[in-house]
Amino acid sequence: MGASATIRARVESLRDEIRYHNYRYHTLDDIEIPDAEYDRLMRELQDLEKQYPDLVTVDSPTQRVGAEPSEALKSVRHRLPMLSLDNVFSEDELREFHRRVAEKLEFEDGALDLQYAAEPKLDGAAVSLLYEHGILVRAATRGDGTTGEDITHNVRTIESIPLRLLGNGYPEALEVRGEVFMPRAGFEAYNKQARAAGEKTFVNPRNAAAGSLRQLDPKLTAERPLDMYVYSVGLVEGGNLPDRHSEIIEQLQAWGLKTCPERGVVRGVDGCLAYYEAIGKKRDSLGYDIDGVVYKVDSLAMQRELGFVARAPRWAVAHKFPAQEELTTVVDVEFQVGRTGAVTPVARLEPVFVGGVTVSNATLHNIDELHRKDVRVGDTVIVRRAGDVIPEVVSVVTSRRPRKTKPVSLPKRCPVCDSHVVREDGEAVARCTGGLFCKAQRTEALKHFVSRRAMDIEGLGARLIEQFVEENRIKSPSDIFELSKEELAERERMGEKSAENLVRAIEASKATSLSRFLYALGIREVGEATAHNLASYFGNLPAILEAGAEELVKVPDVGPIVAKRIREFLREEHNLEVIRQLQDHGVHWQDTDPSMVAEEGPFTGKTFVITGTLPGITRDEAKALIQKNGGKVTGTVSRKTSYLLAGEKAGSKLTKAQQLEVEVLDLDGLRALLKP
Ligand code: D41
Repeated sequence: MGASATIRARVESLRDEIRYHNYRYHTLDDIEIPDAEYDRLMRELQDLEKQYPDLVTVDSPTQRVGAEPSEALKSVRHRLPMLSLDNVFSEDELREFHRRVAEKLEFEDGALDLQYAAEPKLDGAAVSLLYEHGILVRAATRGDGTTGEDITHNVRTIESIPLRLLGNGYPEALEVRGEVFMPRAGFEAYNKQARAAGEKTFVNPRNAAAGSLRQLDPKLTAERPLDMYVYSVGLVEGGNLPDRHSEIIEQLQAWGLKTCPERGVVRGVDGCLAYYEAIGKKRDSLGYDIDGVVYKVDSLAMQRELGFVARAPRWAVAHKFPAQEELTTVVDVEFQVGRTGAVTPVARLEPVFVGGVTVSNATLHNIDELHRKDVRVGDTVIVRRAGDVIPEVVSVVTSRRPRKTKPVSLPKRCPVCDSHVVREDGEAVARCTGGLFCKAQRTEALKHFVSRRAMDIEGLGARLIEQFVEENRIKSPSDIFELSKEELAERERMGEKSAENLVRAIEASKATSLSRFLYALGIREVGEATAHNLASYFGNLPAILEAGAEELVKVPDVGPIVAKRIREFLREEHNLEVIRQLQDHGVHWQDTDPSMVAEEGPFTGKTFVITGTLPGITRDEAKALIQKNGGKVTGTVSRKTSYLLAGEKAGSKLTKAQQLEVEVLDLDGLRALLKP
């Protein structure tokens, strides 16, 4: 069947669009649409060309994978081409892949037992490393699979890539291939810092990795937290490797190359599906972005039998997860007011399914960020939701901007209470000056007051607080202690039983500690660690109320700014009134002996930061242990930090510590320091 004019036109327009995005991606290093959208365009074109083969032209983007390498870096021809991977997006497509494999290998029983090596599909940049006599002599990007770029100088700065292989028995020439990626924590930390410095942020970890590798100055690459997992071999000369993919990877690991710890071997298509399920569940906690899993027929003999189609092996396939970036439109840009009055721009979106959930709001972080991205009502934007990170607007697709849009500006008055919005010099955040007069600040302050690590009133959720504030039933924290079981039970969705439980939780919260109480007040800059230090230094509240700034700065972890915030807070009559009311309603704690000096011990003069989950002990216990031995515990890693105590799932603090070369300890390491 011949193609109609409409089909011809569609094919041409798809090609134009794909060429344009190839150019943006490969040459400008500045992507405009998410991968998922690009994949859809490419698929549509491939499907049409399959249906109408006479429409295929030699210059169609489908006839080449990738695009030209940049001018600036030296190009490298891969001795063996770096193949591409076919994708499947559903169970059906995967079964179809498996059926083709089984058929080609002439299995008669459906190949239920066929072994696949399975591994996460890392979302980074594909790279080839060439080792000669065990020495890293060249590194190159994949490029279009045939020709890549020489990035040896940059790759040498990645600490986890060995400059020489360990052990022995490696071939004289060995080319390994893998993915260079930026771990999520490093990406977040990098962007946070770039945002604070008013510099350009990375769109996503993959772009961050690819961009970092293509820097012309290796010093810049060295500052980027990159890592690499290897997943296959290319050229092998003067030596032999095992004849199973899984064993080869094992061997590479033994030679000092990093491989993905999640990799495994599974049986048949059902094994693949179970693996996909399991990795999907783990996806958010992996610490790096993945966009699917890859299955490879484990036996190299079978791989040889299966061979290739076009540029992709028949023996491997990528099984993709739902995309973490999608396109949608901005319905409105609103400003939200937080507990400390910070006014944050938020985009209201046409709901879109991304990263496994439906998203209809995305943060724009702060006003500078809003202006830098220039997000306007009506814009088409890329939204990203990776892991448990809050959804954000990554960028605007300016080529799809409707006419007559206007830039959004910071409101002069609070959208909630109409107080003035001010932005202090050098501050990224603008604030509502309404204080607790502002319902938004009051609501957030109350949510903080009842939260688990503050007064710990279980069952008084966000929704209830919002209702109570809206109705003016709760104006001040002490009003919480006047709520009766009867009035709670009248609430929607609140049964007799839960009303009773809530009243009991409110009652129980009255017996608290000075440290929790101080934290619950929500004084700016007074986090848990500072509240704890204030409580143990002074031992009682009147001493804190009386303390001047000179006394306050003697408390561990309290500097002039924090002291100023504490004084500002305690000078306000309405804040003192809140404290009195709470005590009148029965909130109480045990005073302790004022230490007035930090404890003396082996950790005197040392500052610790704690992060992650510690084995068998809570963070509070670890903190107490450090403090008892004279150490200080603070909340942020800086050059002044002596040690980072890191447990499982340590995130951005660990990256920061590594960047600043702060010594990192685990719990055993901490205990070892205490041994005489
Ligand atoms: O994690 C990945 N991104 C990944 C990519 C992987 N785990 N395995 C891969 N295996 C291959 C073959 C089967 C061709 C050796 C790949 C890629 N290729 C690949 N990456 C970029 C293009 C192709």
